[in-house]
Amino acid sequence: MISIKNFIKYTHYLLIRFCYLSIFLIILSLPLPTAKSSSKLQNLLQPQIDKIEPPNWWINHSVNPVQIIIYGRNFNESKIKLDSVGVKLVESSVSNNGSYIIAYLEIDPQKATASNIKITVENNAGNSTVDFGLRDLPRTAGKYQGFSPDDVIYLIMVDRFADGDQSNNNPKESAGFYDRKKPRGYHGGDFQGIINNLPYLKELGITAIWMTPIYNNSNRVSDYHGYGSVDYYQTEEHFGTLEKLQELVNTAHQQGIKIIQDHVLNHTGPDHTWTDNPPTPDFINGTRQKHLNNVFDIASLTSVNGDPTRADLTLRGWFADILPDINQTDREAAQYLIQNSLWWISSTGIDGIRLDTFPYIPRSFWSNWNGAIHKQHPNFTVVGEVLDGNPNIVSFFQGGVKRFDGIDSKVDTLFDYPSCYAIREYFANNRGQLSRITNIDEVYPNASVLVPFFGNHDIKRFASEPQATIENTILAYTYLLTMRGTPQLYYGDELAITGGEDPDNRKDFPGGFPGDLRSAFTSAGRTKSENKLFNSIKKVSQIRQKYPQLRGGEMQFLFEDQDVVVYLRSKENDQAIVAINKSANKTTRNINLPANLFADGVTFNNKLNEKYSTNVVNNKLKIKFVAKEAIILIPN
Ligand SMILES: [Ca+2]
Ligand SMILES: [Ca+2]
Ligand SMILES: [Ca+2]
Repeated sequence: MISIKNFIKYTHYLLIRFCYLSIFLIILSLPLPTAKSSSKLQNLLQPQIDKIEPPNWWINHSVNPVQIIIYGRNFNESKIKLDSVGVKLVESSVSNNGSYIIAYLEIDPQKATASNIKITVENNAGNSTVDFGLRDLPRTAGKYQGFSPDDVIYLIMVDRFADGDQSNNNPKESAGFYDRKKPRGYHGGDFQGIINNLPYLKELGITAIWMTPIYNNSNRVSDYHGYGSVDYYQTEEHFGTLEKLQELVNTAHQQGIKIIQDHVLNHTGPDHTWTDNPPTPDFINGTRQKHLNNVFDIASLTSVNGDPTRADLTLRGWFADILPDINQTDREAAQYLIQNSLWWISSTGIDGIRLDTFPYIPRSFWSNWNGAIHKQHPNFTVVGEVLDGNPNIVSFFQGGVKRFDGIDSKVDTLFDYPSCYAIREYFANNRGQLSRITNIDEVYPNASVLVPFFGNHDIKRFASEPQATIENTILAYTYLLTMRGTPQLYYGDELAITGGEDPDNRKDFPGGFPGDLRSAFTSAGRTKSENKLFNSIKKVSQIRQKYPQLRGGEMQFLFEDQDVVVYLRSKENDQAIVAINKSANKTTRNINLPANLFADGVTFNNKLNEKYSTNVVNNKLKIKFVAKEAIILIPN
């Protein structure tokens, strides 16, 4: 039973509850501050521009209108004003938090003139202005040359080749990371160091340099390798300025050496401003807190039956779970990356691009990217990295045909990873077969332009393989320089520098750095065995330059066993036969020749040892080898 007193008390309690509830409901029904009214508060703040990307563009460029991204603060409810004749704003939008403006400028080639135009961002509180450069397109003579099997490429890790300018070793903005004793520290290598040693490369027979990436990398940690960009429009301050890079390209061109730039469009470095503040909601796949992890399942991408979950992880996952994955299906991200590559080409005059982590980017993007590059620079050559040992998988990515997805990647060529593994096995592990790779060249749209190699910065040094003696290394080089494709060498492998996995495979080039006790850039500074290897590579390069059939055309294996390989190179009416004996004994092979190619009695001369020649008898060629010998036979 409830007493009257308690009843009154309880009613009073309910009344108070009711009042509180009513107040609460009234508060709930009040209009909340909307996005619009909160941005009005922000409008009290004046726009602040930090930077604009790209910093300039070109009149008469095939990309028009050009996308610009303005970085800064307080851009909400602002307008863009241009003070220029011949440039029209065709589109613009502000990011939700007011820190980016993405706009498109149409450049009228009839009216625009080379100048710095002013772009002003204005709101009720004030304005901020930034310069944007309009430039005439540079002259094309001697630039954007592309590369082909006529070239020999040399991969340089910029930080580890030569320190030509000690003043940039401890830059103000990133001091403290220079330490040659630390395998992952900056060691001082730079653009000037490469300029200084171009004659060395020329002597070796090099005609093209691929440099590891030169974008500005993190200023908080050592990113000596260059693969963690924090600014796609700046050079790394440890390596040198844009002007110094331009000088490097020009000087290399004057000496007959092309430059291939490494572009990393799959991911940024973790310190890039986009990681925590992307310009559009979908610019980056996931966030620092929540993202997929790349499983590197390239095979899942190459078949209509590929596992869709693993394909998705491979395309959208973060590299090593730490590198923010750029979303190339976002319209603005895709346009940014295409323009960025074109900007470096026109700004520097480079001849080719190496595309890092090629399979982890949607193929529809590559088709558009390659289309845009070749539209502006028809002779330019692009090589993609597909890190896989199976030709059936690698070949899927080469351009020239549409695959099951209806897409042609349009990429010119690919690194020949399958040959890399086969060469290392055959010459330095005494197992495997070379012909198993090139005998299925028909899986590629065009195998003759592939880029074979047996060393780079991502695998242990060739010289650290169990049987990589100097003699076997010379034979491996002879094969690499006379097989089909555009051979690529790795800096220091011409000296048989040893080293395990990364970063042990990225040691400093001896003689490139202050205080080095010897300089392997000169024959006097090289050891006897280093000179033997260096001079062998130089000799084979010279023979390769002299005989077009050794650097282009067809390749056909005539014989292979565990000791000896013999193959035919043919280009139009010219032939060569290369024969290699890697056994420690002298030996002889009687090789069947293709029917109706050489008449009986034709003499072949060995260009590596003029004392030796042999004749065709009954459509066979008897080849006598001494131990560990390569023979390059040219018919009379
Ligand atoms: Ca330096
Ligand atoms: Ca930096
Ligand atoms: Ca990706």
